[in-house]
Amino acid sequence: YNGQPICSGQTDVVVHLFEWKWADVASECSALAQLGYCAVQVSPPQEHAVLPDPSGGEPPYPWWQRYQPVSYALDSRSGSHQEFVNMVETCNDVGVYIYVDAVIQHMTGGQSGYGSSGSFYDGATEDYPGVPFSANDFHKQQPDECTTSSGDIENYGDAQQVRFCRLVGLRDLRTGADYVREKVVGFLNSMVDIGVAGFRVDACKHTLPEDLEHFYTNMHDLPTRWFPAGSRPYVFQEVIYVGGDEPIRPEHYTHIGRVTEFRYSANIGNIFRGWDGQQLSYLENYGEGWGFMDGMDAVVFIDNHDNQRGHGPGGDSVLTYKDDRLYKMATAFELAWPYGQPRVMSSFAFDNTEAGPPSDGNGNTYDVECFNGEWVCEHRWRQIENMVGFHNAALGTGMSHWRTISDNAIAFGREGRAFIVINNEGHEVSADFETGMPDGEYCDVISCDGPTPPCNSCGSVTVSGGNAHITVPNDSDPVVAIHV
Ligand code: LM2
Repeated sequence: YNGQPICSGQTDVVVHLFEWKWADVASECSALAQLGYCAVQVSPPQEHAVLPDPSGGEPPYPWWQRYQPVSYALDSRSGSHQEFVNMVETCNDVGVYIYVDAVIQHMTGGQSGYGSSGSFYDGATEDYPGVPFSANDFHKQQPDECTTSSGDIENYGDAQQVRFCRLVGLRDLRTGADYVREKVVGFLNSMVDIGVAGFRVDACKHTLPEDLEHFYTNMHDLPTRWFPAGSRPYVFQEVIYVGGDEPIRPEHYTHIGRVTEFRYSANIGNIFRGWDGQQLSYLENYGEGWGFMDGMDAVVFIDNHDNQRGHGPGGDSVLTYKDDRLYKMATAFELAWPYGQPRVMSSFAFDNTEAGPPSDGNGNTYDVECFNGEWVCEHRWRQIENMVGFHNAALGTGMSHWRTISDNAIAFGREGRAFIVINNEGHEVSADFETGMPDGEYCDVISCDGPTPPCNSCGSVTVSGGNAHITVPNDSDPVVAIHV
């Protein structure tokens, strides 16, 4: 395992097209290739629970029904097996790879019904004939497995519970058993063989690293139709940790794959909001200097599909598309700063935190139409999509030319490849900077279509002797960013 994301060309940026249908992802891939995205994280593709009437008063067909697997048939709210195959092939052909959100630690909650591909299931008796899994394939309330009286995880301070009891009632697979391992590996390989290049593995805190390692090492090599012989699937693991003395830490998983760095997301909201005594100047050592994991192990993000809607930790400080001005600033920082592999969130608009994607009354997801008020498409906002080009131009270089202009106005460069100024002061900032950039004229990619002059009716920066005078207004986009 070498931690290298599978990408084509000079990029490593992932976009999460949350709840997009496969046909829409396929249509988006050529634009993503142009913009320099490496890969798409797609929603869980396996057969899932269908919940027209969830208990607890939630809206019909909540987004999280897809985190309740019923079988490993690739037939979901996003589309059929054939549509999934078409997406993977179309995207691979243009060099944008598919990273699948793999839900492999559990099956459904305790209800029964029929899944998105028509398979019957009964959570109460742990019967999943579509796989098939039955009661013996799940952790039990017994001394060497789950020891809570409810059967659920009650105390995150007890590692045994976290690994062997149920996460919010979700039927907990016995991932140490040979048969379960064979089925999970078979599921992963069914996607690798189609051409899926990587996985975001769900809920890793709840599975022993040795079980995950078994899954990963038994995956096939990527198909030579698109990848060099011997290429291994890329893995990044969701291990939620924002501090405190939980016994299970991200560091327990970094020897087998990358890990999502939730402290990055949790803290950056406070910094840009100025809450909790935070300010932009503190970003100077954002990463290992803040006690986060090694950047080569980390996947970073401003928000994810859980914490943007109050699921999981992070709380009110998490920035989302709803705070668009701060969100663009924070995302510009994320894509400019050399720490971790960046992921960009692409959301559907929501008021209700449980509501599923834009869909008809039967839970059929609508086609994506960016910026129609329902599909937010942050990844296509000019200020965000152009920062992918900045990120890629600077890839492999370190941070340079740091400048604290004032508590909430900062600038830094990338060793002559790029330079950015971020102004969260609430008033215009104007100063002379040592940028380290080659002399010439650059278009500001926050306000312009691209980096190359002429910069028609948008911002430009002239570098002379490595220096530039840059003014950042206090408007809706108080960032100036240039790159070679
Ligand atoms: C994850 N990462 O570790 C996902 O990122 C997160 O979105 C998933 O939770 C979770 N793990 C399990 O895959 C979501 C959602 C939960 C929801 C579950 C299962 O955040 O609220 O739980 O998916 O659909 C729901 C109900 C919950 C109920 C449970 C089982 O909200 O009240 O618990 O189903 O019926 C009794």
